[in-house]
Amino acid sequence: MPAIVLVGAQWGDEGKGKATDLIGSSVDYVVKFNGGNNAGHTVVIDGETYALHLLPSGILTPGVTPVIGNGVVIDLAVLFAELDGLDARGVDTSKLVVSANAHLIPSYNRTLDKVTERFLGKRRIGTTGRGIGPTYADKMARVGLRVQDLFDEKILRQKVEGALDQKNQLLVKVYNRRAVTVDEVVDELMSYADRLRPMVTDTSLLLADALDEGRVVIMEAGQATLLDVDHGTYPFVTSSNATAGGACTGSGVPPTRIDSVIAVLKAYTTRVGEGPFPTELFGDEGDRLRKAGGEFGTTTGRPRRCGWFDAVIGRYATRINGTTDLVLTKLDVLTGYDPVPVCVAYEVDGVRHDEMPMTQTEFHHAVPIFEYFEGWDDDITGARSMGDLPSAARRYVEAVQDLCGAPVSAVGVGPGREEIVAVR
Ligand code: 2SA
Ligand code: GDP
Ligand code: MG
Repeated sequence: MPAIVLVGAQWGDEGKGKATDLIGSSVDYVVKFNGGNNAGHTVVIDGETYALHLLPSGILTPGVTPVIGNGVVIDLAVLFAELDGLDARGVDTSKLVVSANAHLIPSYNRTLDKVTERFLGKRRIGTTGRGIGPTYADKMARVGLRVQDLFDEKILRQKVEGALDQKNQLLVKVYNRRAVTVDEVVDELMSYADRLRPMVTDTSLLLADALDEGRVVIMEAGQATLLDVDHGTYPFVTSSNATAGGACTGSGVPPTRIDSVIAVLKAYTTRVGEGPFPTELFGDEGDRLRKAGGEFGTTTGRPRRCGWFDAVIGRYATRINGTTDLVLTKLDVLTGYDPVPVCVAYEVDGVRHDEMPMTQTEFHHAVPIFEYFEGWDDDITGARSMGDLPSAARRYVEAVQDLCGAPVSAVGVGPGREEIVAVR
């Protein structure tokens, strides 16, 4: 039975949390397969706002088993703080399961993330400072620490010793910081071991069995297509695979079991951190969209950069993810704009590009070619079917669908769980 992948189509914060929550009542497992507490997913239920970072959005739906997959990097202090915060609000978190193969974010990687950014100065990435990049680098360099290492202290100690041989060189010699001791790292990590133990399991086996039994599994990406380390705007990306392919490697669910891929797309574009952004608006125009959309980072509070909808990116996301359905969010934010510009192609050094240019240099030089769509003034937050939308808003949805090459199955018209237009 179905395994569904849900990804972000742009640079993140498209409303993936809300989209997962919407589907939540009809799924059994929600799996986070990449990233860590760099993510910020906001879900609004009955006027109550929940901001999730490390935990899958499905944790808010009674009956759903939330899964932290092997592709995730875990900051244990954040994991337990987030669980305690939800417990205090009456959310049942007891079903959470965590992969034994997921990697841990040790404190020295948080330090390294922040000092590296400072050191890079103008060349910085604009990371969230949560230690994500250094932890994935350790994973690939095979000096990472995994959840299962907490259950063999001798092995954990050996691994920490090996990692610190390298890390302390960097911390002390390059960044002029103090050396970290093996004891402090091991003691901190081990302080969580007993509480974590009952949650840990072979999550790929759990999901295989669940799919065999006909259960519905949704795999929810953190970050988004253009932040993917392979398919995004490298080096201005996160350090994991946030596209649909990452759902397989990050969860152990094979490609042959995936039935559909939902890509969540905002009716305009935002980006946090550094890097190219062809349709970006500056000054008052950027401020107006930021204010209308409430575009501030869910994790760091940073103002998000804002710009018009970019259909070249939408088409690219459809292709890279094999999108079967689009969820278009925040259409309500465009109310009052007339006309509404949409980037349909780029001009790069005098040449038209309908697809993402091959090189980052070209993408940095891309100048949007806009088409202008008629706007609408009516409040659309109460719309629940396409027929409730003004004709201009309907045409905008249809244009997104045509330009991106995948059907739109739902349209967000407000942050609330119920503020959604079902298209089909
Ligand atoms: P990192 O920390 O190594 O993953 O940063 C690398 C780049 O990835 C971007 N990134 C994000 N972009 C949008 N939203 C994210 N989550 C939070 C949110 C962000 C926040 O939901 O608002 O609160 O600031 C997220 N996480 C990582 C990041 O900006 C870098 O460009
Ligand atoms: P995610 O990282 O993709 O889960 O998205 P975030 O939660 O970081 O950012 C999306 C923001 O938009 C959140 O504050 C949501 O509550 C809000 N949101 C989601 N869908 C809609 C919508 O259709 N309309 C409006 N106005 N807000 C929305
Ligand atoms: Mg977010």
